[in-house]
Amino acid sequence: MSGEGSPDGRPFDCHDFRVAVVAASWHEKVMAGLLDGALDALKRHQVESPVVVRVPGSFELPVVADALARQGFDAVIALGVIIRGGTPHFEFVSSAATDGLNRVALDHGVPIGFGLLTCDDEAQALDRAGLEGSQEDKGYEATSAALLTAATLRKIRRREHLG
Ligand code: DLZ
Repeated sequence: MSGEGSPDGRPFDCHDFRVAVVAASWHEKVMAGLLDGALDALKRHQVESPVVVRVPGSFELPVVADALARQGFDAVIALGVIIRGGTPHFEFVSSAATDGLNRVALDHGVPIGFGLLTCDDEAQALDRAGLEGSQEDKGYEATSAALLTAATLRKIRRREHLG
């Protein structure tokens, strides 16, 4: 997938949204970039006092996202980096994290910002981490997508989408 066609991420007022971020800890430098991007997006959208929870690895993202979704947050942002190694572990952890996060979103009707990088090597991950010299900022993008979705869901639940 490339960045072509992605939404512009232009901020809008989310001051009354409660948002939590769950972030894995593997690949520290990339994670620092993703977390900075997510927090920057939340600030630009005027989200106040976001909750940030750290977990060991990406495999642990869904269970904690699930607990947060149950607590009534308007959106949960999940951040992680999985880098392909020489073992099938990459596929197992990537699909468990992806499927688990999708299930949390559908089970609870809470948008999950999908800031999970699955990369062949560290260079690819750094290029998407929103650091100086990166081509993309996936932490910002995932957060902005989740906020847009939360706003859409709010409108639908208030029946404002009917015009
Ligand atoms: C075990 C493992 C491996 C090999 N690679 C990564 C990775 O690239 N990124 C990541 O976030 N986590 C990795 N993990 C750890 C698992 O996600 C998980 O934390 C452990 O298997 C313990 O449950």
